[in-house]
Amino acid sequence: MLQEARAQIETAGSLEALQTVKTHYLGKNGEVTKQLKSLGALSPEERKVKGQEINALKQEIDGLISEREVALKEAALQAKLASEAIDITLPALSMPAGGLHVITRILDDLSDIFTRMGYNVVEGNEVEDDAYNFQHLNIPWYHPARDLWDTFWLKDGRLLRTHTSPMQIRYMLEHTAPLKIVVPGKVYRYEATDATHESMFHQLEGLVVGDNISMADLKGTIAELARGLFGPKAKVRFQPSFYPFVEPGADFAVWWENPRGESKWLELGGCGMVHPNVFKAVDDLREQRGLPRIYEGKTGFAFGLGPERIAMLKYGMPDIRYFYANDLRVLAQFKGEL
Ligand code: FA5
Repeated sequence: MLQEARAQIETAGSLEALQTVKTHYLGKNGEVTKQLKSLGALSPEERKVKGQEINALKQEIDGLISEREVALKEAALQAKLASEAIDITLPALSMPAGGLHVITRILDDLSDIFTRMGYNVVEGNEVEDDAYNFQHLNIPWYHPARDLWDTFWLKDGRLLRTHTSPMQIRYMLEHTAPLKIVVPGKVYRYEATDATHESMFHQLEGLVVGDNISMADLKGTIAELARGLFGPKAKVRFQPSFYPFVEPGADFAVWWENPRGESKWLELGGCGMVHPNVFKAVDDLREQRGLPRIYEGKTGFAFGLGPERIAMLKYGMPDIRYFYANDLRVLAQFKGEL
């Protein structure tokens, strides 16, 4: 019986099969148990001899079963570990990640270019007073140039700034010359939108004030900006223009060839030499605050440009409204390296 039992135990392929074998031999009605029960019919001498034999058999079978059980459990554990193993060479599931908006990146690039030229980057408020957005910039309430900037008015009489130029005044009020700043930020205009005009867009304002600052400095700075943005071959063009807070004033455009081989003049912004009335307005304000008049007699230049225009040319964006329509199909294209 032992050999038969040993064979069955060794071939039991699972813990369940092993249990069946165990019941068959050692269970209540198992083969070994039956033999033990039959001992009662034997004479005392025979019972002693036979009893020892059967108990030895029982222990032998029991031991074999325990050994097999340990082996089967170990095999089951190994199988489980193998099936649950993590394949670290599998590509990870991609998690949707956000990215900086393309206009934010362009403003960052612009700030970098000017920081390298020694400028400070400062920001202003989007809600402004008429005085700072217009009057101190040499645009009195009756001036027809106000029509250039259709304005969103707030109920309390303040407004959403129509350009970043108010920061020229605010900065000079609190700082002394010489100074070099750029002001990136949002501006708002109450105008009909089209492919190149939005009612909310961005500007980067620049202001340099010191002694003997000339138009040549302004042109050199804009040329440096164009090269920083578009590479060494970029060219700039200036055309006379009018802004009440500069004299003379100009618009500037950049000639650049994009990777698709398209090239054209891109009207980027306005600029000019700071108007003496602006310096006077700042000194008047300083005087009201008990500060010395320090700007009359100074010279400086200022410029303001639109980063959306840069992005449109650089990336072939056909319509400015795509930037702020929050369509992920558009925005996701700008997540990688620009
Ligand atoms: C100004 O806003 C002046 N403050 C710029 C300036 C600063 C001149 C300092 C002189 C000295 P203008 O309205 O032209 O100027 O706007 C400047 C730039 O903003 C434009 O060249 C254009 O690139 C961008 N821009 C103007 N209106 C819009 C609009 N509706 N949508 C998108 N970009 C616009």
